[in-house]
Amino acid sequence: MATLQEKLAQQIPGLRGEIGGLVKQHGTKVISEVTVAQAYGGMRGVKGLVCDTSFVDPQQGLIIRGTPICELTDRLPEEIFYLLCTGELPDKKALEALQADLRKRAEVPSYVFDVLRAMPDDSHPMCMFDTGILVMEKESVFRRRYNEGMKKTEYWEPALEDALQLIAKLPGVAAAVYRIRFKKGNLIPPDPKLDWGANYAHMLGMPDPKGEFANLMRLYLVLHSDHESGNVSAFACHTVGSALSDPYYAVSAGLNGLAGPLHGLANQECLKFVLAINKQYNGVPTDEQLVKFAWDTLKSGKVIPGYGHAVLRETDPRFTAFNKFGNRVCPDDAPFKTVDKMFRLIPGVLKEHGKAKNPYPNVDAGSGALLYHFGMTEFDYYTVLFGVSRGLGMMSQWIFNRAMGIPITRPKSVGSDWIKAQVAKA
Ligand code: CMX
Repeated sequence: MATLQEKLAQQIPGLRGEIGGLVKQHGTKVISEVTVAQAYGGMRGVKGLVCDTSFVDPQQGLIIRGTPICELTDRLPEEIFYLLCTGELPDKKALEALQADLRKRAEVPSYVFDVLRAMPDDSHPMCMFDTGILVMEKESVFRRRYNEGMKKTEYWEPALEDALQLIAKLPGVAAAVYRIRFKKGNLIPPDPKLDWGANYAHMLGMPDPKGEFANLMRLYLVLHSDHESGNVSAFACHTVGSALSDPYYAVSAGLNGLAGPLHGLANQECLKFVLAINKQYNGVPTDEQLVKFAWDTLKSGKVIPGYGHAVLRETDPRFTAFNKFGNRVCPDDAPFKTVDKMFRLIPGVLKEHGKAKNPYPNVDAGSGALLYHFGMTEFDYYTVLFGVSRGLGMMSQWIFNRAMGIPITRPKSVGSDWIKAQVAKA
């Protein structure tokens, strides 16, 4: 099978023709409409954005290039990246070529570590991760080639080059954030024998005698890799990238969105929530205690972290995959048992509460308890893990958008007076 570069070179001209033809032939056909509630409501459900890497089905959850995520949980994150970019899983040869390519590019410039070390001791790990990425912007081949006057049809080549450079380095930057921010000692260099996920686990430096932490990292990096392009991080990356800001700027923008408590930061909030319950009840609560805790939270005006979703209307299959892992590896841990009990009881509470359109757990509800089991107790760090993984999705979308020559994002905004006038007319 062809390498990632070869495969994209084969596919892109045909795809360009296909999409160009679609727009030319059917450009004026209507595919969506916008209500007043949607205009004020985060554009929920408005179909005005194209994403061919993945699709989120309200019932089935994440589907990557036609394959439900629950069928991809035994794959490596590198395989998922190849799948996201090309629509096919790599064979052994193509996978080995991609892994060798990433290994070759894995060394993080030392100035990144200098910058991370110079940041205030109480910086949030997401801010450090983001800064570590942004400071590498000077390496961008896309920016250099753009300044040299490359043709639009060539954009995808330096886009892929930057994406590979960035993806190869994300684990090294993220591991350095962990070790510097939480004073874990010297940085651990990458091990060239390991795959991308296992290498990240290795550089974090958690004790892992049975290799289960590496397994968790691989699973984590697969499950968070992509989720369409309308979520905050992907859309921020999409918009910034559409200005032809290079991938370092675009991914950094996406990560700034991921750092929000309603998006990627929810995973740290979830574990805080679980640990608060364990503290209040000296371990796993009874059913009655858990329900009371949930109601107290809702009555105080707060959300139950890890529950609800803007698109999903069923239990997130990514939660199910983490739950299966936990049942195998740490079924007797108090935090895991609490997560499991929440899964049984919280949907009933949220249904009775009557607000959330989806009362079921999302991906963030259970991952923290697993990380905690392996001794990663610094939950401020959890969103960084999410960010490393989401780099795969953001970059595959970035490559696709540059390959297709997608123009600068510029939806039309309207004022409330305009809306009032429209409504009056109607
Ligand atoms: N607990 C309590 N109330 C909730 C809730 C939850 N878990 N989820 C939704 N609601 C409330 C909303 O706050 C909203 O209330 P108001 O009408 O008073 O504003 C109402 O239910 C309707 O919201 P919705 O349409 O069901 O959900 P949204 O699409 O607006 O928001 C999300 C989706 C994820 C932000 C929301 O469910 C939430 O805040 N969940 C908790 C945080 C979380 O787990 N985030 C991680 C999501 C995964 C990710 O993207 O990373």
